[in-house]
Amino acid sequence: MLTVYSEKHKLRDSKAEIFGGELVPPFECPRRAEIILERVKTQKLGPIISPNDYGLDPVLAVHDAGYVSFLETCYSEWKAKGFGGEAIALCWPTRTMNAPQIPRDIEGKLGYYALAAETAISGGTWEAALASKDVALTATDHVLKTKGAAFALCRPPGHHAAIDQFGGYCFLNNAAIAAQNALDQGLSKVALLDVDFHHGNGTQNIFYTRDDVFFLSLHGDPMDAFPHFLGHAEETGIGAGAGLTANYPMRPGTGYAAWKAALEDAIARIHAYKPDLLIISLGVDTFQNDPISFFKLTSDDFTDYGQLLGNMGLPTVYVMEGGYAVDEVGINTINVLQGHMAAQ
Ligand code: OKP
Ligand code: ZN
Repeated sequence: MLTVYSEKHKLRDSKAEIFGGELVPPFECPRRAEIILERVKTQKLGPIISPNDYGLDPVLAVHDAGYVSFLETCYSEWKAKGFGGEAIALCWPTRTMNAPQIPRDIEGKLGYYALAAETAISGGTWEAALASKDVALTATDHVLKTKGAAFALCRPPGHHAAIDQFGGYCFLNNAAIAAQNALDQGLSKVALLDVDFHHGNGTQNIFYTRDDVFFLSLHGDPMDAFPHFLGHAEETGIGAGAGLTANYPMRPGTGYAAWKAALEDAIARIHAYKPDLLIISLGVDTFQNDPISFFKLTSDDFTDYGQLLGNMGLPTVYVMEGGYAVDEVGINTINVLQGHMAAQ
């Protein structure tokens, strides 16, 4: 299986994350991608290529233009205000405030465009985010050409990034950008299955009213887990998109048997939709030792479900999302891909 990887992920190297009321080194760190790349090499998964530059057009096909220019200039505006640290949102247009105008001031803009405070914007974040969407786009074009499968080793991740909001370590929604680009090249239906531990609120936001992308997500119940305010089973899409969002929230302690049953239900629904392309938002933070999650999958379970995904027989793009047990993030990720390859 082809892997697409960019060294530019290293430019996303923020110093701080707000966690438990403390500033800690970010869970979403450069070493994650290095460990995954190393495992791709030692397991001889296949060739590794660098991405092509697709520019901003595919980004603007899913994200708001004001949001995109905010991301581009956020850190320089923050520094221009005289701040020495990284850009962190601290004040939001909350339920007791009216539909806001977008403030001029960078602290106001951060609150407007952020959906959570843990994620700091630092120098290099924008360049890394741009390279990450190029990784997803390059892998997707390869799959469209070969009808096979490819691995987009994206970093930073993307599935929490909404039409005009960043957070949960995500800035540009790599998987959504890739899905939209495939549709713009003539595909009529894409299934986007999110197996990351966290609900893909950004992807759901982007496609909620549409019938050309079927979004399905298996995740920690938002009653118990980030992103807290989206991902309930009752959210099934609206308008043309009615019935084309499927959420499988699961309780703390969920193990592989229950998780696999949800996956099998999702797979049956994807088959019924008959998509031209399958995009997997691949987070391995469902692992039992993940430091910020609460599912109980073992490393072997990743191989097993990779095989179920491969058995679907669809052109498939794997887009890297989360996974924070850094020592095992390579093993678990590549287990899914090797499971997929063993299926054909
Ligand atoms: C990004 B991805 C836990 C707080 C979690 C953010 C998690 C972002 C996950 N107490 N905060 O979906 O892996
Ligand atoms: Zn996650």
